[in-house]
Amino acid sequence: MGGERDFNRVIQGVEIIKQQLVFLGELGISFIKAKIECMKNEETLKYPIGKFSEPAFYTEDNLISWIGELRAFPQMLDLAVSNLSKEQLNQSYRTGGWSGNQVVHHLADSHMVGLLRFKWALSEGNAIIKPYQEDIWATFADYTLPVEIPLKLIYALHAQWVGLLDGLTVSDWEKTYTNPESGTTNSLKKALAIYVHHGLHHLAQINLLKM
Ligand code: NI
Repeated sequence: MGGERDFNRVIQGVEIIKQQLVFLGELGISFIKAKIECMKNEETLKYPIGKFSEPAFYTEDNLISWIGELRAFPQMLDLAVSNLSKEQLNQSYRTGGWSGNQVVHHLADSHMVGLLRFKWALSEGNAIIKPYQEDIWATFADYTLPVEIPLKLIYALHAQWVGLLDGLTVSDWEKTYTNPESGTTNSLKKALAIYVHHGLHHLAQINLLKM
């Protein structure tokens, strides 16, 4: 009898281990699934409007509409920022990302560089541009200045930029610049699409701070 009881215990023990293994397996799968979901969310947070994809064609209407977006951008950004508290602006829209303040400072820096790239392309023809380390720039002391300062800069900068673009001829839009690091050559019409997307990309990140 004792032998039979021991045998039943062993069988029960094996059953328990089997159940535990099944449970751990499911747990493992759900953990991996959760991790994938988390990564997908990270990607969504990092690129809330998606990565830039080049337009299939560039019509005059496209260019006019993109210039309009560049013109309207400072007000759109100002409105988004004015809806946030100082605490919200000090927060990041994702773990390890820049704060709202840093994003606004980055927009001023990036678009200042953008305007200069346009001027180099227009004056030199396939100009070799100067890449910069945006993550290092984001640690500089000027990035701690109140957000109103880069906002004012962006208002003036975009007005200047639009003033330049309004005067471009058809052949000017074909002029290019090359990034020596990536080896990419962009025409000014493509560069405009990239900078419009860039502004909206960061604006969407700032809007995420409200949520
Ligand atoms: Ni950027």
